[in-house]
Amino acid sequence: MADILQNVMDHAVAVARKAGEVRHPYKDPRWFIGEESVAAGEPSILTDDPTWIIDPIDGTTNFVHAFPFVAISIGFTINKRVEVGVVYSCLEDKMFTARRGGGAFCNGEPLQVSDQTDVHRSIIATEFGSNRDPEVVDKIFSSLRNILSLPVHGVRGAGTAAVNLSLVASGCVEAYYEMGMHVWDIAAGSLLVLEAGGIVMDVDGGDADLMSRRILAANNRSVALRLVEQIAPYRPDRDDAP
Ligand code: LIP
Repeated sequence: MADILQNVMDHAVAVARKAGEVRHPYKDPRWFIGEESVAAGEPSILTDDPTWIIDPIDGTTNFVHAFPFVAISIGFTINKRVEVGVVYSCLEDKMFTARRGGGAFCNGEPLQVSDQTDVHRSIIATEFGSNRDPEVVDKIFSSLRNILSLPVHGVRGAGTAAVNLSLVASGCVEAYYEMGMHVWDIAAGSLLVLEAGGIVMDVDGGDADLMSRRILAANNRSVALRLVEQIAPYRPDRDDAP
């Protein structure tokens, strides 16, 4: 397991060096966006520089309640594009790794998204988030009602965005969408989905935007676009909002 992580991290360093950077990507504080550093007042601006995007505990509420899905999420971007993603689902003891163009793996075994094209035969993952603003809650339930009524086989949520994305990459659920999570929750997992053959987009069907706090990840475009029709979108404040 440690070998897999070391290989992925070495690859991230090699990618940074190839991009012409001579500083050591483990050490420069400008190259980090993390839940804890942002909470401590550090900026949350994604630049073209090599950047580590880190969530040491994704699924904090789960952790507090001993609900057994908690993950460590580490993404590495260059030119605002995720090059390396690592999600460690701690209690499942599953190490998910992906390199851009190099595939996605769980404990070293290749991952492939589900081949289901019919949304009616799909399981969709989502989260309710922590925003209790009545308008937001209405939108969350409106989306949920629409999706359940399609109908779909089921709706699930692990309580961590990183694990939800690993479930899409593993083919256990067909799609995951959420509004309100943060870049550190999804940076690594979004690459897992892409490298397992899936797609990642905005909840309105537009291009994915890591800092927008909105994501729709799916096994294929057909399932994704059926969900776009059902989701009532709203715009949380962006992660890079001044
Ligand atoms: C959480 C996410 C979860 C989402 C929450 C929150 P945290 O991250 O993984 O899926 O619904 O809004 O962002 O706070 O546990 O790192």
